[in-house]
Amino acid sequence: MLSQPRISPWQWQEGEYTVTRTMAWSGPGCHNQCGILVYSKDNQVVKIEGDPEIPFSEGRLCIRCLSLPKVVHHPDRLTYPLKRAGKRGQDKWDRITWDDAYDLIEKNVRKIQKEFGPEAIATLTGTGRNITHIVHKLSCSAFQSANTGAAFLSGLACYVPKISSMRTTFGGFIVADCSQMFPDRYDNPEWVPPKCMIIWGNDPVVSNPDSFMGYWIIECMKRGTRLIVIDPRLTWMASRADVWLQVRPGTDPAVALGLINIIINEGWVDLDFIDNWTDGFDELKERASEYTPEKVEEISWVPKDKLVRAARLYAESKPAAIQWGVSVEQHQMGMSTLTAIQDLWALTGNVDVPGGNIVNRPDIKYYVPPLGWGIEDVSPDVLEKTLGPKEYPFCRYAHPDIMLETMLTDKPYPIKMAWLQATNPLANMGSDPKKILKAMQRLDFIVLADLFMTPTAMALADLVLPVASALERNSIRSEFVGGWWGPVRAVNKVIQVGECKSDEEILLDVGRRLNPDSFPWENVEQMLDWLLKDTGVTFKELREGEKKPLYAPFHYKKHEKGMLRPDGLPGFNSHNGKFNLYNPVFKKIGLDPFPYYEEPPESPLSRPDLAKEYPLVLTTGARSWSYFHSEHRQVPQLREIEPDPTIEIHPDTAASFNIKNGDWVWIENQRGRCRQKAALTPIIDPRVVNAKHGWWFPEKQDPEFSLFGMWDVNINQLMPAGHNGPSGLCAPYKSLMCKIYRVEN
Ligand SMILES: Nc1nc2c(c(=O)[nH]1)N[C@H]1C(S)=C(S)[C@@H](COP(=O)(O)OP(=O)(O)OC[C@H]3O[C@@H](n4cnc5c(=O)[nH]c(N)nc54)[C@H](O)[C@@H]3O)O[C@H]1N2
Ligand SMILES: Nc1nc2c(c(=O)[nH]1)N[C@H]1C(S)=C(S)[C@@H](COP(=O)(O)OP(=O)(O)OC[C@H]3O[C@@H](n4cnc5c(=O)[nH]c(N)nc54)[C@H](O)[C@@H]3O)O[C@H]1N2
Ligand SMILES: [Mo]
Repeated sequence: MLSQPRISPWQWQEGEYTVTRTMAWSGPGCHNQCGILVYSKDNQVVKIEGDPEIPFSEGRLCIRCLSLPKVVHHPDRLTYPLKRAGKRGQDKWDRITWDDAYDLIEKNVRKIQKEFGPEAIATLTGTGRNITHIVHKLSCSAFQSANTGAAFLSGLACYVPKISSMRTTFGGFIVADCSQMFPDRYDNPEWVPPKCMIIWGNDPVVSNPDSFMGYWIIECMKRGTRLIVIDPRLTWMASRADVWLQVRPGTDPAVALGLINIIINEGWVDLDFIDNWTDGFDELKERASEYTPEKVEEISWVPKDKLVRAARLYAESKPAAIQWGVSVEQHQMGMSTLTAIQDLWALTGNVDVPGGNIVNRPDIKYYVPPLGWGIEDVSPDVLEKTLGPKEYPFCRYAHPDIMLETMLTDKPYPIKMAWLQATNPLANMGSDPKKILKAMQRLDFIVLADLFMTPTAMALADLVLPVASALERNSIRSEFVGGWWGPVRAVNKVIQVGECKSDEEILLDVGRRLNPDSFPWENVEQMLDWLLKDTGVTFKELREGEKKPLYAPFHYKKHEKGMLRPDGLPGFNSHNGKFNLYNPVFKKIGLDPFPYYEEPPESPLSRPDLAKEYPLVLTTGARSWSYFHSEHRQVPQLREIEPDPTIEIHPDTAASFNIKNGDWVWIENQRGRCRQKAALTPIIDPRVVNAKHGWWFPEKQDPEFSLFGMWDVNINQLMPAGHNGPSGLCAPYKSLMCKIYRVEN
């Protein structure tokens, strides 16, 4: 049982305002659980402040949280269920009641289940908002199908590669240690700051990804941490780094292998850790020896002396940590990059030591809700038909690219219905959105649950459900994916907007209609109590003691203490008890289990023919301060910061194409084109351009098929679907080719 002293109330009065202590983690979207104080009066939120007593965020807030009042009370919010009245793509809708909406859902689900089997229903979602477990339970228990997962995120190229890689090489999940495991944070006597951190393909001050706050690194820097940044762009952190490796997009495995090679050659390895806890050192040494600094420079454009300096700084700093971003897995060779980075932790003995890379939350009982919630409701023969796990051993549920092909071809069986919740795949998540449109237009029934009308809803949904924001919702911080760590906390409802229902309410309503045995709860609070059962507190107790969130006990060096394996023996929770320096699953399926480098299939080196027409390397989607993916474009104070989609171009490159700052430019390759505004900047390599993702214009409301101007600016039209890495994971969101030219009016 976890302890949680009650210190102060969760709600109080301040003058005319009620102040509610809660947490903001979707909707709108983000990856975190920052503590907020919500000032409200008469069902209106007027102000948000950071809650200084929540150790996760210590009162810090980003501009999107500060703008929450403008988001939740935005006139464009969906406030009642809508049933399509015209053709798909047309802005014609009928207002209906929730009961009518549920009748429609029930009728369609039962019909499809009976005629085509539950597997004909796909339930798709976006990145880890605070509802991943809800969508999973809905799919498995209400629809009784395991065809669920990320909405056309090609190669599951966000986090799934990391989770899969770590689960199979050493059986755990690792994060950089910035003291986040302790409620007393930097003052905890067991913790020390990393002497050095590598920030790899990550811009955490902007993105705060995966429940990891960028400012934690700055707190470490104040305590002496030095930085190495590996990024094609000079980010805020790169500008403060001891060493910045300006890598060519997609060549990260070569850089990682180069670092490994230098560290082994110079004798900077931690022999004790290698001998006692790892497997595969000799083979790794041999493999890495192919990656001399000269060769790595040729591949990656990283000068060899800088590579050596980075290797020395990382290896000689004890402890040291690596913080990695999504850019390491958004290339076909992403799995190689991940194995090689994991090898770096092990070679330098930085695994599960204070200030190193720590194994978080080994104890399954602190996962709320349980992993795979509802999967027992999928019958074995339906489970067997899930699109993905048979083809790709790392895939547990639906594989996005296989799902897309199946929707297009009805092979091996037809998909008839899709339920989309918290995702906008046409504008943002999917590669090749025109293919997605074509595939989904073939379905009989599409439901979409969101806070706003989106291009995807407009193009495809037959029924749109209005969803409550984080301020309109009773919930708990959940931990579903098995990697995002955060203390268990309450989300407390402050206001009601229109007829909006929370994702929890929708789950419970739909579940109780379709399969009441698996939804034995009368209301959301009972369901939350059930979810919390192993922690020893109820939702009400969690809320009322909100000041101190639930922290699970944390220990270092768990592999030495027998704390990682179910049998209680020392070692790691892998097939051989070791931290494997290769991927055992790759070995099992006949792939090269050690990291290696292969040129991206579309690069100036692999395709000199294409390079004549498309000379620039294209990376996309570096995160914006004011937006979470395709969200927030409606909010004037956020839009003001970034009014239009922009493509970063080096001034020399721009000059050679006669492009000036602020010009609209076409970005084009063999698959299509879109336009964005030129942002001239010396922070980017002249051979590389960086385009924004997730753009549409909510203000462009046209009743006939315009989809809010989305096709004009959607960079994902230049990306292929189904071009995955060898194991079915990873995809080239960040390594393609393009040309740019000015839009002539
Ligand atoms: N504000 C905001 N925050 C977000 C999101 C958002 O949309 N907005 N999205 C969330 C999601 S789902 C995710 S996955 C995370 C991602 O968050 P991050 O991991 O920070 O991802 P990005 O900002 O896309 O890219 C990080 C850095 O990688 C660099 N980069 C690009 N290509 C390469 C490459 O080939 N190699 C290397 N080494 N670096 C490269 C970019 O220049 C950029 O500085 O952010 C989350 N947080
Ligand atoms: N070109 C390019 N494309 C990319 C990326 C890139 O780097 N480059 N990054 C990719 C990555 S890493 C990811 S993870 C995907 C992310 O893709 P998604 O997670 O699908 O993000 P969005 O497309 O913005 O769709 C999210 C929708 O959910 C709604 N929403 C927000 N919160 C809630 C909630 O609590 N409940 C419900 N029901 N709805 C909510 C929002 O209003 C929004 O319409 O994008 C990918 N797309
Ligand atoms: Mo992501």
